[in-house]
Amino acid sequence: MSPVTLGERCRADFPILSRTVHGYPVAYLDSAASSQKPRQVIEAIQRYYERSHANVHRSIHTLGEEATELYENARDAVRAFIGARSREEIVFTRGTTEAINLVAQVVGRTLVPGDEVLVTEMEHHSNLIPWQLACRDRGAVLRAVPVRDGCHLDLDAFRRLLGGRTRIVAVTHVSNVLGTINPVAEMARAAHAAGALVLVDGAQAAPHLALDLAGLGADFYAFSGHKMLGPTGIGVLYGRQEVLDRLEPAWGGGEMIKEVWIDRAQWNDLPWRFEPGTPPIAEAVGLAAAVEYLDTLGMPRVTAHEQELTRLAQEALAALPGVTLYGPPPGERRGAVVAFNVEGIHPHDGAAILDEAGIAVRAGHHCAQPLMKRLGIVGTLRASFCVHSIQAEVERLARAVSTLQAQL
Ligand code: 7TS
Repeated sequence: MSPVTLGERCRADFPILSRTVHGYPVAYLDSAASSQKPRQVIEAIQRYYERSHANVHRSIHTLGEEATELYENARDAVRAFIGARSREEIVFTRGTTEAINLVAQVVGRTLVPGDEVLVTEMEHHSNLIPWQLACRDRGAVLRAVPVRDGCHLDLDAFRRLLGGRTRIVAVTHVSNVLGTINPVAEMARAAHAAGALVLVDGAQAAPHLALDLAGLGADFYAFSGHKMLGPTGIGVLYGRQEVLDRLEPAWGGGEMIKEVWIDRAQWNDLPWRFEPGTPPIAEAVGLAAAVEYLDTLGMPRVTAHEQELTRLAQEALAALPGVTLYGPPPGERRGAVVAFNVEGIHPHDGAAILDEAGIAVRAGHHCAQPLMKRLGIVGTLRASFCVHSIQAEVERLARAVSTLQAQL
């Protein structure tokens, strides 16, 4: 199957794509913010609530056992999907943001004044603010790897910034603005050689790239279900077992303990030590269905399809007068986002006009203000692609963008 027809084949699975916006069939080009859901995911959640719902890990009754089995099976499905070694390494969270905050809390507690945390200039605020808080609380120093040539990390600067005081490197796998795919395996090797831990923000990678976390070498890897065809309210923190094993829990509550006295407690085994309280059960069931859907398509095919559409969009937009594109040039392997500006048009105005034509794109700083500052802009428009995206939508986008200047 040619990559472009993958989108045509998938479309019927996404009920929302049959609706119209302002009289036009919706062209949903905002999957990087949150993806739409295939019927298979919606139905799995509905089936769960109609047939198997109860609380997990505590009930002897049949429904409780079924819910527990579905929840734990979802963990196994995620483990296999991302190539982790064991189910102990898969912690369910509410999303990428919570996963990163969890690590920032537990690793943050181990920081002492003068320790360093290394992030990059292209991080989403989710992978920046938790580290600002941790550093502020512990007297640690936050440093950032600069972005050079508008879209790549300066790896020489990275090596210079890595030092004996660096405790953790927190870097995004794929930039949500530029689409740059960072060399995270290489960065993890360098960070480990310097004695630092590595957290990779995989929010924009897990939906689009085949992952092999055992091979990648990161200590932590965070991503969100809702960006990869799954429901909102669930995400994953992968943690290398040897590392998770020696960490204290982030938060306390039910289910994360083995035995409790009034003044102390014995922690539960992995991964439950990091999952206090009633977890997102239906959401885990939905995420398992999303992972199964992506697996059936095959991640290499998903990647090829999305990269082809990304290239088509880059070429179509670059051909228009007054359009500036951000990120690596066409042909370089990159994520499924295309950020751009149109001369004289504020991104918010541009997005509002595109919406009138039924085209949904994101506009603004994309929660990456330090990157915007580095690029010297207030924001961008951004189109992003998914399994159901098709060439006709790219062409509609380019046509609509070509009329923007005339409409203001
Ligand atoms: N990290 C990256 C790289 C992201 O792109 C996002 C969300 C997050 C973390 C946070 O994920 P959450 O699910 O916990 O909210 N990015 C975007 C975006 O690009 N547009 O809207 C949300």
